[in-house]
Amino acid sequence: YPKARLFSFCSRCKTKVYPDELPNTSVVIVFHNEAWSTLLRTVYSVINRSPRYLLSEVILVDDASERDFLKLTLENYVKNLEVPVKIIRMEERSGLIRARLRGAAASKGQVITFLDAHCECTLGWLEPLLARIKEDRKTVVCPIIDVISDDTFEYMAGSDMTYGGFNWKLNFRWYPVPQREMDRRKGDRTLPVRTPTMAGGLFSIDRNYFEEIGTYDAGMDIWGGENLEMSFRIWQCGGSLEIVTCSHVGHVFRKATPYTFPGGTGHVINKNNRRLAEVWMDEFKDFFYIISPGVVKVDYGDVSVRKTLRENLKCKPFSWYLENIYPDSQIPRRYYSLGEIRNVETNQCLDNMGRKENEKVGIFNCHGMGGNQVFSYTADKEIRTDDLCLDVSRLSGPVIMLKCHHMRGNQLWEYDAERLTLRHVNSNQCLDEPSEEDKMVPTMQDCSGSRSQQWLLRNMTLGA
Ligand code: LR7
Ligand code: MN
Repeated sequence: YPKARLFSFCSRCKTKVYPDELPNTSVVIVFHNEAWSTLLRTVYSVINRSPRYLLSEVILVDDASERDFLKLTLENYVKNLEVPVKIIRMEERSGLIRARLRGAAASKGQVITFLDAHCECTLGWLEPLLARIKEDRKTVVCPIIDVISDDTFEYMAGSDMTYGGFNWKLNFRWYPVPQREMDRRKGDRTLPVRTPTMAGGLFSIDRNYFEEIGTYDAGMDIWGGENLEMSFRIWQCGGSLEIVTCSHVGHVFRKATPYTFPGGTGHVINKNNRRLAEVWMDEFKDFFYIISPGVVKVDYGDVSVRKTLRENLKCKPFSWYLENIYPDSQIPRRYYSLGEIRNVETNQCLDNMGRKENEKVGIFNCHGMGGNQVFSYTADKEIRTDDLCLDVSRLSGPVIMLKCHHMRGNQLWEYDAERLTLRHVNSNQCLDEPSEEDKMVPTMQDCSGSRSQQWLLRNMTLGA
């Protein structure tokens, strides 16, 4: 491997010293129809880049792959490797969550490290992870995830300036590490970043803690949701989740999956996300349900076992998580309204028409179905839908949907509950009905008290 690939990340990390006595780890890799080269690259990089005494074993869990070379050929191949590689076969396609549970149950190491089946560990990836767990066994740790191109296999260092979050649809997203977290680390970028969520595929956890905290929700199928489920659970139930910035592992980000989702992609992901929302998010699950119309109809099975777990572990409410762990979340901890914003004069509703950034907010007949007509007027006095806020930067408009910046400025609105006006504070103008020229977008006008400047902010419930 080219040297640059191994040592280019962070010069201050190179001089860090880790204890000799560290817990050892099993590495669990689950796969379904993975390519030979990427799977073997993952295994080789684990073996070649980990101190032998820290590596208990590698466990490959085959989630009922159909490709021939993943059967006997693979079995014979791994026999010759210098670290024990165990292959476990799922009897039927089970999804990555239940496959990981099987791998974890069969493992012996003091720590369990999970990796996707298309990764490349870099030199020195393991020691920083294990050292952090040795310091605090209730810390679950992720490396920085470097990007391997699925076209060229070029390797690009990931950023230590982003951490994990999620949006109203419960999609995992990377966001900039906020100032408060930079301050807490006093500018030392070699210290771990406390992250609200993890991407899900690459992390290490103390074996006993994995069991204490409730492993995974075995009712989740195929793919999706388990990463936020584990993130919320760790934080709400007294653990912590960190990105250890001195550990780097590459991951092939692929544009298409080599597998199917039995029952349909949407159905599987919605089911998993409902299990996540129902068990961990309390009343804040409304944000997910309102922005994703139809999701409330998806059957999510029985979650009573997971709710009992939450009670037994005496976990904190989701509001605590939003306040203490993720105050910069897209879901506001305090808000005045969540639902449609209806004009009194025209009886039409604000509509973000497909939620594109940098476009004018629209206005349309109210459909009462949530989705594009859902806005929240928050305690910070922003009008937001997911991560986009109503923003006005010029006198008399237009009103644009821009990424919420939490800096007040052009995104600060005053709702007068008696006059029903929405006054944009910076311009001191009021949100008004459309003009004759463009019937599809609201305007900004001097506040006049006319009916066209009156808006009803609704708290909508979608039968959840
Ligand atoms: O049915 C399946 N059975 C499996 O064994 C489906 C998948 N898998 C295996 C698959 O072969 C792979 O090894 O599970 C692993 C993860 O599947 P991917 O690589 O298709 O998932 P991903 O990388 O697109 O998705 C991310 O989110 C998932 C949510 O369920 C998992 O948590 C993945 O582990 C996770 N990957 C990462 O975190 C890598 C960094 C991505 C980012 C950001
Ligand atoms: Mn992956």
